[in-house]
Amino acid sequence: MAHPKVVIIGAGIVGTSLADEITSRGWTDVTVLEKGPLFLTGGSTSHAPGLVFQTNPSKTMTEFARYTIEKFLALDHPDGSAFNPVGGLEVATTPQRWQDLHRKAGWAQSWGIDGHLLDPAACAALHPLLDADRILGGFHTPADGLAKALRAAEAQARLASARGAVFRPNQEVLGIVERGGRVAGVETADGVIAADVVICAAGFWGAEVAKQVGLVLPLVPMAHQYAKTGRIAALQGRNTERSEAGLPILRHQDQDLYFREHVDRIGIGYYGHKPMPVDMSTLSAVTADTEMPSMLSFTDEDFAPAWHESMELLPALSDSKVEEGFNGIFSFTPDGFSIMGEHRDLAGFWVAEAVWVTHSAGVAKATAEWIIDGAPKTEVHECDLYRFEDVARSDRFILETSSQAFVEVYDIIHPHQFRTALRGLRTSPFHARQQELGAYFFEGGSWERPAWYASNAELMQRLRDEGVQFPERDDWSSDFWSPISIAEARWTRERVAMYDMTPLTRYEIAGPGALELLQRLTTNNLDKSVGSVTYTLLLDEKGGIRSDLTVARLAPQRFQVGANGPLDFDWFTRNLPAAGDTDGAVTLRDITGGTCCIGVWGPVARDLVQPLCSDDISHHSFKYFRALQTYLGAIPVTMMRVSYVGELGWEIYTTAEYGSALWDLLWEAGRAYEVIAAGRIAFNSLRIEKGYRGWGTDMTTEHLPAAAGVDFAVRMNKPDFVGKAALEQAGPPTKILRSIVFDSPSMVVLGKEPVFMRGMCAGYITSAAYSATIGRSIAYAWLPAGAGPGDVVEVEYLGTLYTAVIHPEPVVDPEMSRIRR
Ligand code: FAD
Ligand code: THG
Repeated sequence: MAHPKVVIIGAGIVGTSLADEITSRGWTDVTVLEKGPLFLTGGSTSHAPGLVFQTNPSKTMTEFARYTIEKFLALDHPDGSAFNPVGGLEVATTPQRWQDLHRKAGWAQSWGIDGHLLDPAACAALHPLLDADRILGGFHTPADGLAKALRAAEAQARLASARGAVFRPNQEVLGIVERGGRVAGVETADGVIAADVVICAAGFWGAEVAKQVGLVLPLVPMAHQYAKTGRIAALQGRNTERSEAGLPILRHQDQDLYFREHVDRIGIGYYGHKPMPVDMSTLSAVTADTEMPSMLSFTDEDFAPAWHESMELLPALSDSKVEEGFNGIFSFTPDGFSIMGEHRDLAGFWVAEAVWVTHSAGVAKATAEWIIDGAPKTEVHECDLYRFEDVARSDRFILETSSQAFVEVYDIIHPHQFRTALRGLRTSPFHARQQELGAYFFEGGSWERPAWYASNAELMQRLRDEGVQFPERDDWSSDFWSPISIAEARWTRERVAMYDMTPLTRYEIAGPGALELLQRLTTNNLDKSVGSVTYTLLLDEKGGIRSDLTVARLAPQRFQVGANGPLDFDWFTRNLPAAGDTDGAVTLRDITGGTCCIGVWGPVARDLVQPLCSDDISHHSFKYFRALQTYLGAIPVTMMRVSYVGELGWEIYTTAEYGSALWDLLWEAGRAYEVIAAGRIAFNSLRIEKGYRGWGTDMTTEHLPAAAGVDFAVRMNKPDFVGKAALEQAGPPTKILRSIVFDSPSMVVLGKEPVFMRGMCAGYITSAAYSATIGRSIAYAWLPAGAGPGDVVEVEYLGTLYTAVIHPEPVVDPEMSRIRR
């Protein structure tokens, strides 16, 4: 059979790498169309200084970078290597940065990157231009270095060409041809080129290309300054024209600077200037006088502070000056991640956008696997084209958040830090009441979510008087946190609390084909009585966990699904039966915004709620994991006896207009039981101690159900479902998600820290919390399958090792006696 015809738009580092990755998998009918010349196309790759620092808070991005280096090192080019492994050095000039480099050293360990913290003298020994007196230390990563982006592009294009790929310069794609919901080709000035698969790798032009097919790519072309000094005496004789550089690439993030050698000159990149978004409608006019359409003229005034700070750090620069520079354009996104995936409404149209040289080959490989094998081997949800909420696709949102991402690109970012711009976009009907109670709001998915309530400060005092401990924390882990959350968690276990569950993504899946769709897509058996609630998983073809859901059967053909976010909606949408299938017709509706939910949980939850409800909600009449449509007072509600915090109680849903009345009703009835409102931090600690996994953090598509400890939700005896075949083939897991308990109660890690066993890095933390119930700090960690309860581990947090023990799961209430009563 002939292979699908593939057209790639753009011959930058991404397009050329894609051509190589796709042809190497046997799809050799590949045409790469480039509007500029080859291979100095004029895109961002044409002038990329090519610094590759692998270590990233994201495991995925780190893996993309690692693969890129591995691949570039192996490429053949007549002019020499495509990668110069000079090493990477990041220096700290402030205590905060020095601490942050310790954290970064932790990620490097967690993701398997070789890296070491060095004192100032050792840094200066590696990079003699450094003024050791100015720095507190540095983080050295020997395998990082300089990509020769253009060479890498050419070398990969050559490999692809040898397998049959065709590269065509001066061929601008002017339009996309569609036929029957599928892409059929692209238009150029020379006519239509047929294609079964079109991949948009057009760099910062990508959003314009995608717009033609109704796709919003949340990226902003942004200018960034890069300058070169004149000859530096101290560099004389160090490098040859061929090698170009020998000193490590250098980052001075406290001043938004990075440096590399160009033989005997220094190149300086600067992120400290104001964000300079580029208006694409005027791009050709403003770049008319520059060398390339991705280059704007250098703006000296913006660079002045950079030059001053560069000389401070590298005094040897003072005998020179900035000789040349430009403001180069490349893409920024709202969350700093790339954008990958297939257009949902136009099969065959793919994007690989907002990709740094650093991650280029990794992104290309994952995209090729996705297109050819149906799923990428690397976990990519952070980069998924459909990860964005509706609100995040507005021009205003894209521009403001991407500009913020530019400003923060070298900032120290706390793992719990939330967006400050564009707040208040999504509020639940309880918002006013929460404000009255002094809620401290976090942002998540553009929702305002109470993290804790100032009103519970008194409760904290009361519990302290009763002997409850409120351990002190270090400054870093007490940011975006309050000890009030300990009181809230404790009170949930002792009495009762109300949690705003409105931001929990909810869908209604209904119609004659609804059950069949859910049976085919999820792992558990959903063919149960009306009123059943089931915990179930979405898997990909490889058996990896795409999501975990609760599914309530509210009518024979109507289900309410509790999900994890936009990616679930995307997955269901893609898998809906074909339009003409009337027998199997299914409607999928996101009902999150039109509804709201309060979780009422705690030992006295039933005492609080029963008097409001004419139905019997006793343990035997309204069983665990059942749903009931009823009334509380006059308010129509759907109650589900489900508890992510592991307590007796219900998620109580109603439509938005009843929301504030529902809150008031429960709050008034709750006075007699001393009900409190409790926030996300308490919620998170309770779910971790109860053993419940958070999708996206504790488990992802990288993990099979057994490894993540959720195989109880898989019915292998059920007829075929997505991922079943892969699970049948799977061997035993090599890594398992475990609960650990720390020795020290004041020691709370935040996530992604490395975990050691017998002195060797054995895994990493996913999520962590202080458990108010057992008065200890707890966490989940991915660890070798051979490790088990009782084994001692050490967790490195900001450079210090802390001892913990693997605990049997769940840490709290393994008998389920708190819930089933
Ligand atoms: P491009 O290289 O821009 O390629 C896209 C191609 O698509 C272009 O050649 C364009 O002509 C073509 N095209 C667009 N539209 C069409 C169309 N309609 N039809 C046909 N062809 C089309 N990254 C790092 O990893 N490390 C660094 O140190 C680094 N430093 C940087 C410094 C500066 C000053 C700048 C500007 C960027 C830097 N980057 C760095 C980022 C990096 O250069 C880019 O992210 C990367 O090169 C993007 O590659 P690409 O293939 O997606 O885009
Ligand atoms: N509520 C609802 N839907 C949800 C969540 C929720 N969907 C997304 C996410 N949270 C799903 N995660 C979980 C995890 C665990 C449980 C519920 C949702 C849970 N598990 C029980 C256990 O593991 O013991 C019951 C499992 C069973 O009986 O099969 O309660 O918070 N609506």
